[in-house]
Formats: sequence, C-alpha cells, structure tokens
Amino acid sequence: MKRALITGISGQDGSYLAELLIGKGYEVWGLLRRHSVPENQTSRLEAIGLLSNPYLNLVYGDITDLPSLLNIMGKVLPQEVYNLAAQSHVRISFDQPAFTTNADAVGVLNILEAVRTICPAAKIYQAGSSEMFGNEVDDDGYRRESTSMRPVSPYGCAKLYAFNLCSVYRSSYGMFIANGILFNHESPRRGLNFVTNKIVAGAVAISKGEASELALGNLEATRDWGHAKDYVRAMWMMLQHETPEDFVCAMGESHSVRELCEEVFSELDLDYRDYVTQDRKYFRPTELHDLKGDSSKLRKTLHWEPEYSFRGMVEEMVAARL
Ligand code: F7E
Repeated sequence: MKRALITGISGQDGSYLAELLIGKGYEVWGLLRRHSVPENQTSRLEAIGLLSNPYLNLVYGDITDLPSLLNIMGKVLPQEVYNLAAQSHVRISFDQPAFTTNADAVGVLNILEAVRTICPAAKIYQAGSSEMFGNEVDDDGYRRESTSMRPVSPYGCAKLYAFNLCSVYRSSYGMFIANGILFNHESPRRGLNFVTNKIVAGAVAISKGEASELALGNLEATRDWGHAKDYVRAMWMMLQHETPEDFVCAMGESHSVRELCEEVFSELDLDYRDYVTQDRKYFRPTELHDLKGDSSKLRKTLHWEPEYSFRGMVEEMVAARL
C-alpha cells in the first residue's frame, strides 16, 4: 500500500486529492494546522465522509515548523508528498506579505529539507501557480513552461522562490520533485472569498431574496478557470511520470470576471447588471490582467484531459450552492 502525505489537506485541493488517492488504494496522511476553532478545519473532509475513513490519518503540524515536519516524515515515511499548504489568497498576500512568504516560500524549503533528511527517495509535488508569470506572456497570448516569470504580488514572488528552489534541489540532490504550474481551479468546495464562489454564493443569495447586491473588484480581469477535481488528477499523474518535470495545467480558454457574472446570474434567470457593484477594497495594488495557459505538454506527455468544461463547472457550483 502506497503512503502519501498531503499538506493543506483541509483545503479545496487537499480534499479532492485525498479522495482520489484513497480511491486508488493509498494510505493518506494529512497535515493539519492548529486553529482556535477546530471544527472549521476539517469541514471539507467531514462533508465528503472522509473523516471516518480508516485510510485517512490527520496529524498536527505546520510547514513553517521544521521540527514538526521532521517528526511527521519520520513517522509516516511517505513515498509521495503533495505540498498544497499555502496562504493562497493573492489579495491577502498584500496585507500579510511576511506570513505569505513564510508559508509559501520558507515552508517549501522546510519540506524539501525534511524530505532530504528523512526520506530522500520520496517524490514531491509542489503546487506552483500561474501567478508566478505575472503579466509576462508569449506572443500568441498563452503562458507555458518556457514563458518568463515576473510576478506582480507577494504571493507570486513566494511561489516563484519555491518553484526555483524545487528545481535547484532536483538538480543538486537528484530528488524527484515535480512543479505543477496550475492556473485557477475551482469547485463547490472553493473558499467563498475567491471570485468564482463569491459570485455563486452572492447570486444564489440574491435569487433567494437574502441579499440585494454583490460588491466585487475588477470585473475586466480574465482568468483561465478549470475544475479542481481535474487538476488534482494532474498532480498525481506528475508523480507517476518516470522523470520529475514542470507542467502547466490549464484549460486554454479565458473568461473575464464580468463574463463569469453573466454566466452565473443567467443560470438563476437574473441579470448581473441589476445587482453587481464595485468596491475599491476588492481591487489589488497591482493586478495580473489576463491569464490563459497552454497545457500541451501535460496533455501530450501524461495524456491529461479535463472532464469538466467551464460551463459544466459553473453549473455544478450553482447547483451545489442552491
Ligand atoms: O481572483 C478578480 C481579481 O481571488 C480572480 C488562487 O487560487 O488562482 C487564484 O488566484 C480575479 C482577480 O483568484 C473580486 O482581481 C474581482 O483578477 O479568485 P481570485 P486569483 O487571484 O487569480 C491562482 C492561480 C492561485 O495560485 C491562487 O492561489 O478576480 N476579482 N472582484 C476578485 N477577486 C476576489 N477574490 N474577490 C473579489 O471581490
């Protein structure tokens, strides 16, 4: 039986990945940070019935706490480590730049050192992000593995440090480390302060008469949105490949926040223009304006294909919220 350790198991991606790996016969270990409201921490896992699953084990630890990682690596001796833990909100990374850097950059250094010291043969998946590119883009409008990276947020800077460090550990120590460069991925389990689920929750509340407006920030930014369930499958595939490499995971199509509003509100027979307002507080000091990814390498090398379309994903999110 294979053993995998997932950091960030309480998040959207962690819950989908735990489901996927348990379904494949893995013993899954998840790292949990201590919160003052413990009930909130495992709500996603509880909602899908995983908390009582005998193949899921949760341990307290934190990627910013190297001793905790050393202990856990020694106890679990994982064959695969998926590092999904992060301060993942780009806007909030401007408010908490040091915390973001500690978790998203130094935290990765800790993971690499813990694995190198205790279980150097373990394969590592590092959750990189399209935010690392910033506004750099190839002439055809796509971003791919070879596109230059110049982030525009503290979050993007921290993720880029981690991405580069993983490449250095890979070549210096021969460790198996795959960097995923994942574009935005969503689902009914997405946190409500990311724009997709914020719009879905706001529109559903309006349709039920529980709210009268929805305040958003920049409506013109575009994103390449896929489904988290499809994207965690790509993470697993990256670790089954014979060599550790970097892969972009994206749908290859982009939509603006405004189009997303149109799509979600029309699912509920509403016109978003009657309800959506803009508030400066949701704008970022610097914005990544447009995002579209080319995942040809992932599709050709690992035969990854998404099962969800953009519209299918939106429909699922609206239905789940209703
Ligand atoms: O924003 C605009 C906002 O916060 C998307 C994370 O998973 O994907 C995610 O980062 C767009 C931006 O995601 C609101 O300005 C407008 O242009 O949903 P988001 P993100 O920043 O793209 C990447 C790949 C990651 O790695 C990150 O971890 O929507 N927007 N109005 C808004 N965004 C939010 N959150 N709230 C608004 O009211």
